[in-house]
This record gives sequence, C-alpha cells and structure tokens, in this order.
Amino acid sequence: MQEVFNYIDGLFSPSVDGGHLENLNPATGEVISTIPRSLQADVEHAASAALRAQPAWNALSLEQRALWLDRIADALEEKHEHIAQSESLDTGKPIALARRVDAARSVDNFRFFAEFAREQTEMTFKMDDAMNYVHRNGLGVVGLITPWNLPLYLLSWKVAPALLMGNTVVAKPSELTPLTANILAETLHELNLPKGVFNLVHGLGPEVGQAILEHPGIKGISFTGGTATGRIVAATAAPMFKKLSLELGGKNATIILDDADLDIAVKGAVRAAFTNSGQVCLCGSRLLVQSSIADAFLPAFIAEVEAMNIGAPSDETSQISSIISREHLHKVESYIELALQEGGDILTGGTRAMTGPVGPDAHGAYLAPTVIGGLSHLSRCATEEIFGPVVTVHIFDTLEQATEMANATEYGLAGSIWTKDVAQGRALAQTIDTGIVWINTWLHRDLRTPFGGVKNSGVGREGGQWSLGFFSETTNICVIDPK
Ligand code: TXE
Repeated sequence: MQEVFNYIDGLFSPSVDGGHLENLNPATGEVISTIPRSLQADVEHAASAALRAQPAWNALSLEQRALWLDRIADALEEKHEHIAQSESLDTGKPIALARRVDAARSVDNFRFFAEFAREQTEMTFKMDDAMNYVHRNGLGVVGLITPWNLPLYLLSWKVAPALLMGNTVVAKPSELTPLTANILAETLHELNLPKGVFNLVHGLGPEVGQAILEHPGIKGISFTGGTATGRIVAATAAPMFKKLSLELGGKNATIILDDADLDIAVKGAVRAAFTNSGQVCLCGSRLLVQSSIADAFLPAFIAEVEAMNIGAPSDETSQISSIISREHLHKVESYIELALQEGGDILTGGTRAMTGPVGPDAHGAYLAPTVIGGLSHLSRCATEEIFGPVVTVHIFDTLEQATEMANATEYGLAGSIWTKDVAQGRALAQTIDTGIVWINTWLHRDLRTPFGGVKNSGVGREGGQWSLGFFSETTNICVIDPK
C-alpha cells in the first residue's frame, strides 16, 4: 500500500499532527494508499513557503517560466502510462479513457500554456504625448482546489497558467483521488523546480480546503467542484477580496433537431451522456429530442447505450467501469428511485452492473448506464445534478420549447445541438443560457477558448487569455519620454 505525503517547501512530509486518511479503489473497495489529513498548520507551512518563493519566481521572464512548463510536459509525457494507471485505480474509470483523456490532457495543458505564452505580444496604447504599457504580474500565492472526476487533468489546467504567470501555488486535490497530484509533485521535485513554488496539501475539504480559503496570504482561489461547495468558497473568500474562479456543476442539454444526422447524433449523445460514467460537469445529462424524430432516434440511442462494454477499469475494452465511490453510488441510485416516484420509466439500466469477475456482491461502485423517460423537464431528476451514468429524455415540438426546456435549470455550463442546418443551430445556441454550446460535437476543446458557466455553474472563465488574465494582476505603466 502506498503512503502519500504532502509536498511543502520542496520536501515530502506527513501532516504536522500525523493524522492520515485512507484512500480506496472504488472498483474493489480496497485501500490503495494513505494520505495526510492536513490541517491549518500544514496550510500555514505551505503558504509561508509559497510566499517566500514567489518574488524570485515572479522575477523570471515569461519565457523562462514557459521553459519550465515545457520541461514539466516532457517529464509527464514520459510517465503517461503511470499516470493513466494511477488515475484508473484511483477513480475506477476505464484504463483506455484514463490514457486517452486524463494522461494525454495533463501533458497538453502544460504544453499548451507554454506555447500560448510565446504567442503573447505586449499590449500598448499610444497617446500623442505618451505611451501606455500594459503589464501582467503574478497575483502572488494562489490556492487551487480540484475534484475527483478528472484529477490531474483539472489540476494541471490550473497549475500550468498559475506558474506561467508568476504565481506560486498551494494545491489541494480531492481526498478521493490523490495519486496523480502526488505524481505531479514527484515530477516537479525530480525536475528541481525551486522549492516552495508548488506545494501540495492533502486532506478533507472542510479542513484543509477551508484553511486555504481562509489564509490571508493566498490572493486567488481557483476552484472546480460542486455548486454547494462553490457557495462556501465564495462566502469565505469574497469578503477577503480574493480573486475567484469557480467552475461548478452542470445539467447540460443535448438537443436533437429533426434534421440531425441520426447516426452521428446517436453516437454523440451517448458519448455526451456517459463519458466517465456521466461524471464530467459537461456531460449531456438531459436529452431533448424533437418529436418528429423521436421514434427513430430513441430506439437507436438505447441500442447504442446497451452495446457499451461495462467492465473492470483494467479491462482494455471497458467503456463504463466503477463510479467514484459507494457513497456516490447511493446518491445516484437515490435519484433513480426518485425518478420512479416522479413517474419516470427506466428505458434501460437502473441497476448495478454485473460484469465478469465483478459480481453483485462485489464492493465496486458499478452502475449500468441508465436512460429514464416519462419525466417532466421540471422534475427534480431533470433539473438537479446527478453526476452519474443517468440521462433523462424529454420530447419537444418547436425550437422555442427546446430553448425553454434547456434553460429550465439553475445550471448553465454547456450543451450540444445536433442538426444539419448549422445556421439554425447557431441561432438556437444563442438562446441557451450556458457558457459553452457545441454543434454536432461534444467536448471538442480548443484550449484557447473561454471555458466556464453562467447561473449556478460558476463565476469567471478559464482557458487561453482568460486563464492568463485570472492568474495575473494587470497594471498599466504610462510613460512620457522627456528626450
Ligand atoms: O465535491 P466537492 P463532492 C458535483 C457533483 C457531485 C457533487 C459533490 O454533483 O455529486 O458536486 O461532490 C473540496 N472548502 N461535482 O462533494 O465537495 C474537496 O475536498 C474548500 C461537480 O465530491 O465540491 C475537493 O477537493 N474546499 C464537479 C473539492 O472541494 C472544499 C466535480 C471538490 O469537492 C470544501 C466534482 C471546503 N469547505 C463534483 N469542501 C465539477 N464541476 O466537475 C470540499 N472541498
């Protein structure tokens, strides 16, 4: 069993008071590692180290820090398989998915921001008698708090631009998935990143996470997680005038118009609903189908769902494996029971998935991909974030109804529209209150584009310029040259 440590001021160490937590493999229920149960004193050490390291790090040129990002990307790329295996073990996700998405994107995040930095030109504004130079400085120390669904993918999405812009970091990964954050710390240590530039504290959200939010020396918080926790983050950090970026939950609509290419739309809707067992904030957990195509679309959709391979995370052919924990399984199952009480029909799934060696009595958190029909689009199951392999289906007649249904939740993160008429798709997209709409695709990401939600899905944008802007303080230097 692995013993994972904090990484503070260039050293791997247990928590100050020696407390620790067990980390489980959700596919088997076995303990795979321990992690420190850090408290405020650990955050104090991490923040002090980060504060000491920040001036020298900030004094490096953008190009020097971009070179660090290149080195980190290269080193992580060499560990691609190790990262994928660890992520699959920690989250219960299929190994093929962990390789294709998690491990690959963790490298890409560092590489992208290094290259993006090199494309930046200094912004200037000329006056008749003066010249203005817009300058970006690091904020100082930033706190990065990340969830369990895409552990290193999301942590690296924050660490790369934070370091690039001259910040030093205190990071806290989810206590459910600490392994790949530890690999990142090991990698930075092997590369001799100056001590204190990156610090990692493990533990529980209300303890160590809360201490990060409350620390007066931490100037910005980038948080990805649930909307309820996001409220606590905002309530704690906003009165301290910390800069905040909140990427929260979603209840995204996949809208199938009657002129959609059926085959492409079916495959796209299945991918949107069930990638990572529906545990992606961008997942299309509400399927809105135009009435005239419903009889053709729905049987094909259900057949495609039933053809998915459910199996152990280590099985190369698995498309659906365990979800994150037994506790989360119970939450998702409670929504399936609620759907029945709300008058819904289970069109497929709805039960624990029994696969090969993983029997009904196994300790894994397996749930078959589940499609529910017959519910009002205003029902709780159709408006609350379930964050599991569950999609509800709703039928609409007109585009106005599609808009009304799509907007009938407190969330507004993403959505997709499937149509051959791209102009119609774009017009519909503009009526939907979300940060991102894909047309005839889903989770198709150009890392330069703005990423973030409206309504209760979050505050702020990350990606490209938006990440550079968030992780820096923009100042203006106005110069009159007396010569
Ligand atoms: O997330 P939390 P949970 C949604 C999804 C899920 C629900 C709850 O619906 O069912 O949120 O999941 C840390 N101060 N998403 O409880 O708690 C925590 O330790 C500071 C959507 O697992 O939001 C972890 O590191 N930090 C989401 C991080 O917050 C605190 C991804 C996220 O965990 C804290 C995950 C506190 N008081 C869940 N309390 C997405 N947007 O992709 C907890 N944390």
